[in-house]
Amino acid sequence: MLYDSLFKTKKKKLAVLIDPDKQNLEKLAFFSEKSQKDGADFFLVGGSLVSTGLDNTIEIIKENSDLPVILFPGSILQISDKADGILLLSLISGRNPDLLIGNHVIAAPILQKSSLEVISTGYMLIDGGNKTSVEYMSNTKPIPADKTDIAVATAIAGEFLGTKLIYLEAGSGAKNHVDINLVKEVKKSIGVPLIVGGGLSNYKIVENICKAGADIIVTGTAFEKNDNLVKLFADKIHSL
Ligand code: 1GP
Repeated sequence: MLYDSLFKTKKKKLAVLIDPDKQNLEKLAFFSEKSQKDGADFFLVGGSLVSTGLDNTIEIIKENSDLPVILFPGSILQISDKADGILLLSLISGRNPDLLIGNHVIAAPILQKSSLEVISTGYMLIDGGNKTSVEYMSNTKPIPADKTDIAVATAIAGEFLGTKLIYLEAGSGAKNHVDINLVKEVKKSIGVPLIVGGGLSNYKIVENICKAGADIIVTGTAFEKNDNLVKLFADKIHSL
C-alpha cells in the first residue's frame, strides 16, 4: 500500500513534481534517474493545465527509476493507469462544487476499474502572494496567508470528512511559501499526514517547513531550474 509506505511513516519524504508540459523527454529520462540517486522518495505527475499525454511521461520516469509515481491531477483528463496511485484531490479551501464532488463522481467508475491506489486528499490553497495557475484554473479563492484559524478549521473539517492527507499548497512558483506558523498550527490540529508545496526554493525554507510539521515536501519549479537541489533537499529532509 502506497499510503502506508509513503505517507503513514515517521520518516519525512521528498516528492518531486513533474509537470509533463515542462519537461523534454530526454531531460526527463536523465532527471528521473538522477532524482532517485539523489534521494527523492517518489514522483508526483500533473499540473494545472497539461496538454502532453501523461502515459508517455510516466513510462519514461518508470524506465529510469524504481520510485513510485503518483498522479497529482489538475483535471479529470489527468488519469493514467501507468501510475501507481492518485491523489484524489478535494479542493476544500474553495467553494467550487466540481472540485469538491462533481469531478470525483465522473472519475470514480474509471478509478474503481483501474489499478491505481486512490488516496483521498484535502487540498488547501493558501495565498502565496501572486495569482497562481491553480487559483485561476480552479476558479477558487485561496485562504489568506495570515488567516491561520480558517486554515486550521478547514484542515480539521477535511480530516472529519475522511481525507487521508492534508495538502497545503501555495501554488507552483508562488512568491511566498506557506507561512511557517500556519503549517505549525495545522499540524497540531490534525492526525493525518501533512503535505506542503509551492514556492519552496531553498533547503533552509524546506528545513523550516519540515520542522514546523510537514511530513512530505513537494517541489517542482526549483528542480526545473536546478536539478542539483534534489540532493540538498532530500538530505536535509531525511536528516530531520
Ligand atoms: C506543488 O505546486 C507545488 O505543491 C509545486 O510548486 O513548482 O513552486 O515547487 P513549485
